[in-house]
Amino acid sequence: MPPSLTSLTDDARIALDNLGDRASSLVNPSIRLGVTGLSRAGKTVFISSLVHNLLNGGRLPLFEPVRSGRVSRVRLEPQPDDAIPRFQYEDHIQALVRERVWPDSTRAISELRITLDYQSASGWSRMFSRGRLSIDIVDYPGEWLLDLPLLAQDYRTFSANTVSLARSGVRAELSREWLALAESVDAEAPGDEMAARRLSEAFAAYLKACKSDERSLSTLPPGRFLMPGDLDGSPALTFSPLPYVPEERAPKGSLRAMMERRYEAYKSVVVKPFFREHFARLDRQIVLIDALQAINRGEEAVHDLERALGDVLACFRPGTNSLLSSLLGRRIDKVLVAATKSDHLHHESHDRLERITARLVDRAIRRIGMAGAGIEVMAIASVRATREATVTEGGHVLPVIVGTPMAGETIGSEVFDGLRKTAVFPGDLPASPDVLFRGADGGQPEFPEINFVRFRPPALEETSGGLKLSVPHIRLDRALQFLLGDRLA
Ligand SMILES: Nc1nc2c(ncn2[C@@H]2O[C@H](COP(=O)(O)OP(=O)(O)OP(=O)(O)O)[C@@H](O)[C@H]2O)c(=O)[nH]1
Ligand SMILES: [Mg+2]
Repeated sequence: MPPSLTSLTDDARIALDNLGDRASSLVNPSIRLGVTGLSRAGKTVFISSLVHNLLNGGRLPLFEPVRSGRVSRVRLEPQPDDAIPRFQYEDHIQALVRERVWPDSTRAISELRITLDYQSASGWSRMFSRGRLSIDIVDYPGEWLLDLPLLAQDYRTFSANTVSLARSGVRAELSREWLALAESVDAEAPGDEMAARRLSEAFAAYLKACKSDERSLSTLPPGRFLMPGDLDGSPALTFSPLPYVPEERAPKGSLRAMMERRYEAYKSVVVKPFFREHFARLDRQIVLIDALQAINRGEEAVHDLERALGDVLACFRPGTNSLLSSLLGRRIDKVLVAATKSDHLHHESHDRLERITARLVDRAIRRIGMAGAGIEVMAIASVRATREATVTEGGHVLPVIVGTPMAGETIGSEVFDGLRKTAVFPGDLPASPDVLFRGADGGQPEFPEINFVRFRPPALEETSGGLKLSVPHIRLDRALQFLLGDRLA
């Protein structure tokens, strides 16, 4: 994104917003942690488990402030922003812990403030700091991030990018109807509402088909086409890219002029406010990805996840919005990319998942020409729905995972009722991530067979006194240490 990203008035407003944040941060030190990922990546579950573990003294041996006993009190507090919906922590935990069902999908932004009292590790800062940190956790859809590059694209560029991607790989088949329609209209002729609507609906249907379960391709902008919310049916969401956009100005009143204006409206009513009010105020960021699902679907899905990840990481690239950075005086300085749901694998494969994720990020970073500074990669499970065991079969010891499959899940001809536990041999990820990627020599990538069963959230262990323990997880403490450890030093 070039410096012309937003107009100067926007920059001034961001700077002012930030001054407000900073002033209140002097009285009560705070940090804004963004949690994002494409839909179903595991954002809600991650935040719920993180907060539950902090509030309930969870097992967090790798989170130093907690391990060393320096955190004395943890509580939820009213969030600072009155206009952002609160993250409904209690409802989500009720579902996860009491009902043992996964929380509902959440389709917009939400926020939660958790405040920690702590003893500083060094005597010097103990004299000066109040030892209190408020963490404002902001959950927002990754699809919104993918919209940010649009700020630097005019309608012509946006059309060219979108159409060329739509013509490649499996997308070609999914976009056929929309492209046929788009090619059949005369965009230079006077435009009318019905033509705009038909095109925009065909375009949205294509975007939706890419996201379907069988395909699992990562989303393409504009993000709100798949999650319109209260903008549904508005002109800002009733447009479509066009296959041929000439360089000359669109004739007045033409369909192209109409599309172009609406595209610009989308940027100013959807993308800019998100950038200004939310994105520009974040200090730290975690990006959750469902790498396992992509690996399960095969080459095209992995390739596509890599592309989306590149687009997401480009938003955090230091220096690209240099005009902004100088006005802001701060920017996101740590980004964690975490592959979630690693409880679907035996622990021997956790490091392998981490290596595959690192490889995905690495290639993405190289593609956007960004050094890896401030970026870390992990494989985690926010909630561990399985435990590990071994079974002996025909003299071989096989590592398995044990959990309660959700009602309706099947393995072979067996249909589960949501009550019975079972052991699953999950399969192994490859020791070297290279085999998943087409080499320079053009060799065929190989994909492992992963047995992917959806499990119910676990029943929580209880102490002898009947006290429920916190939500089990995998490496959540490592993620916390990277994201927050230095702020609680
Ligand atoms: N086993 C396991 N499943 C998980 C974990 N995290 C998420 N899931 C599964 O992934 C689904 C989506 O998780 P959410 O946290 O709702 O994902 P989200 O990113 O908030 O999704 P949207 O709100 O729809 O964007 C859940 O319903 C679970 O089935 C995990 O740590 N372990
Ligand atoms: Mg959610």
